[in-house]
Amino acid sequence: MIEWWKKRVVYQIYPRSFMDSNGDSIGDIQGIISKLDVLHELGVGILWLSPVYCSPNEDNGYDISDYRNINPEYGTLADMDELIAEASKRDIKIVMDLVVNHTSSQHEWFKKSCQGVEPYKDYYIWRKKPNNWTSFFGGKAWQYVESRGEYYLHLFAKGQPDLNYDNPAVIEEVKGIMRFWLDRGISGFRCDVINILHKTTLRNGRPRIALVGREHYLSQPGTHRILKELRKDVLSKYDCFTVGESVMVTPKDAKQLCNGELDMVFSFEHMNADCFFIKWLLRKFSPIRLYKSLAKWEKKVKWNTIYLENHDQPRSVSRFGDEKNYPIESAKALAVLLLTLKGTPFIFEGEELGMTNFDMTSMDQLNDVESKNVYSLARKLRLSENYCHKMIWQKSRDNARTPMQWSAQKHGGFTTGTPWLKVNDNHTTINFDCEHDDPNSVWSFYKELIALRNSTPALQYGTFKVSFMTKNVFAYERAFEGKKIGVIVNLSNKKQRVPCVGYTIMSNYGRTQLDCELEPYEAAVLRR
Ligand code: ISL
Ligand code: CA
Repeated sequence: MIEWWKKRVVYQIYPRSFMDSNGDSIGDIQGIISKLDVLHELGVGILWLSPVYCSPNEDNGYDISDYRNINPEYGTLADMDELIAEASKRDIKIVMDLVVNHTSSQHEWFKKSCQGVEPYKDYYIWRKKPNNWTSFFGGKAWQYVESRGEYYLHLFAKGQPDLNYDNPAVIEEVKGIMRFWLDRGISGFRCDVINILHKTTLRNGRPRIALVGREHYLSQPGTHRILKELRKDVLSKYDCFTVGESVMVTPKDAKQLCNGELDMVFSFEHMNADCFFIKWLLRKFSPIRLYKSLAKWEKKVKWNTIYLENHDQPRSVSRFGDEKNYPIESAKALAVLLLTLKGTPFIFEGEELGMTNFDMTSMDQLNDVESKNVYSLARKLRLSENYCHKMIWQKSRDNARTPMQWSAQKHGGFTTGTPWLKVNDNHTTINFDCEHDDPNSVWSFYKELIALRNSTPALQYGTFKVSFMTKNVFAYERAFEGKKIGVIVNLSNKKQRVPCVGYTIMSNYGRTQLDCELEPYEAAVLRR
């Protein structure tokens, strides 16, 4: 039996930026409900919502102050129930974000922990003396609290204190939260930074340029133990799936995390195709670096997630394509890659329109806590103003977070108010309304490709084999029960000679036949 989560295409919604239903400038749950028909038409079968729980928004919802309630900016529990029911009518399943490495510093647990009140005293990681660990968002990972005379650990922002997984009460709380939402009818969780839950020791870390201390918390035995327990006591009792966002995992770690723990993980290796180790160390995008990493994971891990974008990453057309000269061709070529590899594909809102990076003109337009921290840190390190700007412009998480471009109208039809983050000026041409009515648009291509995948077992769960790979071209084959499908993708702006001929099933150049030469950013699904 093939599990449903292997057959369906996932669509990630960043609720704050998706659709504002009441003109208060912020996307909301009713906005999502109003777009369900469109998502159904696109052909997606699962929606993953970035966090919609109560949050003071220091990290836009990834700092949760109440796990059992909806942020009033987004709606109510009744709205959430309505979304689950309305989605279900359209055979769409809802997956929520489970953010339990840390809570918000505004959570009741943390407030009581600061006062030393039981049973919350040891819900977090407190020490008289901080160690040398550094945070994901730059700077020290410890913060002093007067009322306790102690420091707490925060691997992310100050407002995101890490929970203490040596405390069994914390694990019980997490189980309760999971049951609460699964009982309301959701179909699983995307688990935020899930491979860093358990810190084996709090000893000083080896000196390095980023994430000092990580050898003490990446994919530790304690985390594997906790994940097995969550599976046994909660997840195994429901028809649901989990995808773990896992920091710096190797295929070996991923295999272990997917063995009686999670169903699949997000790995990040292929996101280094345009940087050295960490995203801020820029280097020119190399197609073969991307292909090699994708092929390696396809070979080594039984079931992968396939993604090119999410709410933390720049837009793929701006990054791996050519938003200036080949915006449509390259967006479609990336779609072919995303929807024909083996694994569950995750589309990030707007990717299906070919949305591009934020056209920001000044640092004041930034919202993201990471970008702001890194920018001020980099300036303190005396990196040139020029380099800092370039770095932020290319890599800021806000690139992915500008509001959805629904129409050519003011603010892209996202809101009747003033959007919380500026809408890209290119919404006049890149928008849902125009693309929906144009059979040659990026959106229409996605729709056709998803329909093809949804009706082709070889593409959904067939085997994967590399046919050939060059500096710019990736060709592979998918096969199931004797039925074969070929795929070829050119992620360069030059024509490429290839040893490949055949009839196409889909082509981003509208071709029915391929004859040894690929156009810039040409991609095709081939009969075999
Ligand atoms: O953004 C990153 C690099 O592009 C990562 O370092 C990211 O911070 C990391 O993958 C963890 O991300 C997740 O947890 C964070 C939250 O800010 C991100 O939005 C979320 O995806 C803390 O909860
Ligand atoms: Ca709203």
